[in-house]
Amino acid sequence: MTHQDPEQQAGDHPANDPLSHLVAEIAEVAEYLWQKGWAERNSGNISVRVNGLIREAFPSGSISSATPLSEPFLRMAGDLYLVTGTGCRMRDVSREPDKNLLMIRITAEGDGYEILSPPETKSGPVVPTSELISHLMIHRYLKEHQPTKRAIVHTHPSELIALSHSPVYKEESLLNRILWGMLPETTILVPEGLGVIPYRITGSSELAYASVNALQSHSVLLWEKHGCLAVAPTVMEAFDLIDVMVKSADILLKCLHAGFSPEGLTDEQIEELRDRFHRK
Ligand code: 2HA
Ligand code: ZN
Repeated sequence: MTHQDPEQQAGDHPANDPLSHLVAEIAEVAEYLWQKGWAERNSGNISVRVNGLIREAFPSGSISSATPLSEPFLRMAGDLYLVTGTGCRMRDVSREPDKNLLMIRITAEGDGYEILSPPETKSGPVVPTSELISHLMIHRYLKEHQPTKRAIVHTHPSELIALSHSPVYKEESLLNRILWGMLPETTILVPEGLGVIPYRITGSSELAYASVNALQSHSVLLWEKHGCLAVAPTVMEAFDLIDVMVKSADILLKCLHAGFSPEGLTDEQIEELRDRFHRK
């Protein structure tokens, strides 16, 4: 075995390279989504704006020809995004991230994207998630108005989807009041609650516009009869936001399954949490 300078060795370790770190984080969250039962077949998708986090993606790698986008993203020209591939299963993103994630760069004119590949290209996905336009529309809003939020996670948590089938529970203010009442952490971690988006077809610009609108005042959305979408500085934090809302939904459903309506925290107890954690 040849001798290596220990610092050199540490610097070379994949976990110390920012891109590998981001890929490992996405892989970890993808595994959680699968283990939680929120990611049947190829459902869900993840994207992260990575410019500023990595110096340059694959300077000696290859660049695909540009694929046109259906609308211009001028202010995002040159931006780099790590995105899950279309048709990719979250359990495969977790186990073989190199084959199920890809890096795209918005063209200089903002009217398309190129796929950037590492120098030794593995057989990676050729096309980004079917929800790419929705993700880009949300990233456009976030970059301009909430620039610390770089990550988007979309997944299908059964507990929240189940509640969105009820004409009573899908009413946003009532649903949030009930979910905040299930355990203190929900008010502490998601004080603005869920933004509930009425059903619109998957991948549509109507769903994306409604989501951008709701993200002005929420970080976690419930897409009626479909799933959740969260935005946060990191993929892990976006996962945590969905996880805490699902925890509340799970407690509610467990109480209802057991044949009783949960008492819930009182208005005073929820206000006390807001005073303690959010009104400094
Ligand atoms: O990626 O979840 O909403 C597949 C989906 C579409
Ligand atoms: Zn979905």
